[in-house]
Amino acid sequence: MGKNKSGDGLAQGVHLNQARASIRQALSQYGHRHMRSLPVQPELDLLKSVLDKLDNTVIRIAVFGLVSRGKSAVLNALLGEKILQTGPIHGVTQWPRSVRWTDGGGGRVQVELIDTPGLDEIAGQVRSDMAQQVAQQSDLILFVVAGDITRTEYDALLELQQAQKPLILVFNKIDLYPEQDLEAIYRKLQQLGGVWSMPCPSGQEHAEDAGGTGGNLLTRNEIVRVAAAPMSRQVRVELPDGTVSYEWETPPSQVDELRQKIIDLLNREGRSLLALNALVQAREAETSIARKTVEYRSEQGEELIWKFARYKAIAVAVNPIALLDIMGGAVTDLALIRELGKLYNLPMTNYTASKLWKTIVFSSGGLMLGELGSSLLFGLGKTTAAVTGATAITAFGGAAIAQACLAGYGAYKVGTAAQVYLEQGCTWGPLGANTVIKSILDRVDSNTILYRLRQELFH
Ligand SMILES: Nc1nc2c(ncn2[C@@H]2O[C@H](COP(=O)(O)OP(=O)(O)OP(=O)(O)O)[C@@H](O)[C@H]2O)c(=O)[nH]1
Ligand SMILES: [Mg+2]
Repeated sequence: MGKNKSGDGLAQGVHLNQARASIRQALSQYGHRHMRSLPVQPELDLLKSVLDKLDNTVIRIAVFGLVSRGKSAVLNALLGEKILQTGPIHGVTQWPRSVRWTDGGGGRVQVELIDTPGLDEIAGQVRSDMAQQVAQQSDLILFVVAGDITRTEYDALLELQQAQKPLILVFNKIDLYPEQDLEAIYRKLQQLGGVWSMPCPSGQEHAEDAGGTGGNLLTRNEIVRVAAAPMSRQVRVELPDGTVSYEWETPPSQVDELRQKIIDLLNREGRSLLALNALVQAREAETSIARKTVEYRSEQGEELIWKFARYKAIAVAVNPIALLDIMGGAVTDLALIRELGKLYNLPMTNYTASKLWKTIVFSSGGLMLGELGSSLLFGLGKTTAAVTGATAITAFGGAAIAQACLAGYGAYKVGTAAQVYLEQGCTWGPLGANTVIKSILDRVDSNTILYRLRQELFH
């Protein structure tokens, strides 16, 4: 493969630094004091661990495959030591386990090898979750087969491909096949090449590659033949005195080509891959934080709006003077808008709050103005009832409660519209204020809100 951009050590360093800077920024933004109340600790922890991984330049290589294909044996052969347990019984490895590979990264990066249980060992969803989780954390995947690929292996490959990690197909146990069969199987595996693809650290490089090979992703896929733990065989030993004996001999493992491929890959684009994968993980964490933030704020916003709706209703109910209702109402609405602004951590001066309030009230057209009108009407009725004395107490009660609930309902509507505006980052969107506010108000069911206010406050 010719010289490529990401192979340039300088470019790799730049990728790493960019990823670091971007994750640090995300951490300082979300780790900020006002965000602490949010339930996003797992995402922050993930960001921190991604950053740690970048700082220590640890590359994770995970091995996958069905039971007994020799996954653990392949890792042992790479390690040069029998650290991981292997055996002829299916399901020797039960849990993912990681081992440091001291001379794997050619000294420039640290490498962790992750052994996993056979993909057909654990049941359906658990298996697929485990595989996805491990694959997501790794920077390179080794998929071990030991001959013709089965349907299950094919499906597993497709599933792993979703993690978008570079993948090397390891054809193990080649010592078990005569040369001819070996070639035939190898060719079949090569035809599979189109199934998976190797993502590139930079889109540009991908474009160059695709151009150079007519868009065929095969050139970036790797199939390597190995014999991680060749079977012992009986050899005929002829001694100088002419006697012949048979001895068992265990041939050495053959994984040199695989080791070299991995080291080349890590040297060429290890740090860029690391940066790329870190950014992918960071992006997932950030998306999750953003989603939770809106969800959580919405809940709190709803509570706040409801609190103000009740305040306003009570204030109106106990206040016998009509004109004060209207003024007091506006003041409550403004306070509500400012509180919501604080909740969403958006700047909200008196001026912007009252501008927003006016937009909402006027864009709502008949609905809100109707409330103002009825406020005046009920208010007058209430004032009259209050001054005509105790005989009119029922009339006072009815009018006051109706008006109070209506006022609360008004606050609820203003609050809901303001909340939507703030949630969308202080914009009404391309449809403009009128359309958006009307559709929000249509969704706020007056009967439900009025009923709830009446039940909660005046029952
Ligand atoms: N002939 C031959 N046998 C091998 C080779 N590699 C591994 N084996 C044997 O295959 C069996 C399974 O090897 P493991 O490494 O335990 O396989 P695994 O994929 O980790 O299996 P599980 O952990 O059970 O999923 C063992 O008996 C190994 O000795 C090889 O290259 N050639
Ligand atoms: Mg194993």
